[in-house]
Amino acid sequence: MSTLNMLVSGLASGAVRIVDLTHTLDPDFPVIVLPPEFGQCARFRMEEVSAYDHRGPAWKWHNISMSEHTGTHFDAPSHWISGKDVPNGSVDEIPAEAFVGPVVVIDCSKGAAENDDFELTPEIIAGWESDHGRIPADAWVLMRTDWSKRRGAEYLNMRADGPHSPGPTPEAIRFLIEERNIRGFGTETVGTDAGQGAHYVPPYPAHYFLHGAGKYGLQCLANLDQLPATGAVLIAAPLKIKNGTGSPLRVLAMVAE
Ligand code: 23J
Ligand code: MN
Repeated sequence: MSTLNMLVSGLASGAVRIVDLTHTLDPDFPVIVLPPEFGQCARFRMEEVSAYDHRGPAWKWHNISMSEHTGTHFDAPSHWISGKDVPNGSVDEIPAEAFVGPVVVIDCSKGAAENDDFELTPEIIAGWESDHGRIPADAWVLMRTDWSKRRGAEYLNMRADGPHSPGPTPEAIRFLIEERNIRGFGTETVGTDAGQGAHYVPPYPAHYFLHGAGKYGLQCLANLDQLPATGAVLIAAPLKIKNGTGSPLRVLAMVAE
């Protein structure tokens, strides 16, 4: 059997399962809130154009608007100043091969349940590799925190001194890029960086180092608890927005049972 025939029969038999890692686009879903001196991310909006009525007797449709960085979304290299000169750094220029590939999941859910500012460190990555083997080159690395199960104000977890949510240290993200040459890094929180990521050196190290190295980000992922640590295949294809720095998208994983 050809490779694709095997995939198709696996999908038909249930031997290959599709897991949806996407939140529903909804005006109530939180967006990142930056300090007030900066421009802000727009929430998802939807207006009815017609609903089988005098505005269109046989059809229903909506006009929608949002930020490139609203809901479950992809970050391109051009999103960050460090990546502004990366070749093919906007969503419309990234080669399509980058949108399908291997994915590993580092389970930080226990630590994140105990500490809102939980940090993914090189030591945690080393422990994961001793259990699961070396992170393969050109893989997506997803940080599971179960943050996607939070609702309302708990999701951004804003306090007087800003948001508190887990994320990687600068050392961890540099290790993944420099020593493992990953394709990208994804999280269940509103950013690839920790809520308090502005206080690292450099500020927002995941954005700074990933995009400077031509790597990608995924944010606001869901259902990471349904993925194996290794062996799944991720499908994450952003909208083809001219000069777009990111895009909401449907993120799917193929998992062999
Ligand atoms: C702009 C500034 C800081 C951050 C972000 C955007 C994001 O997290 C994003 O959605 O890319 S941290
Ligand atoms: Mn983003």
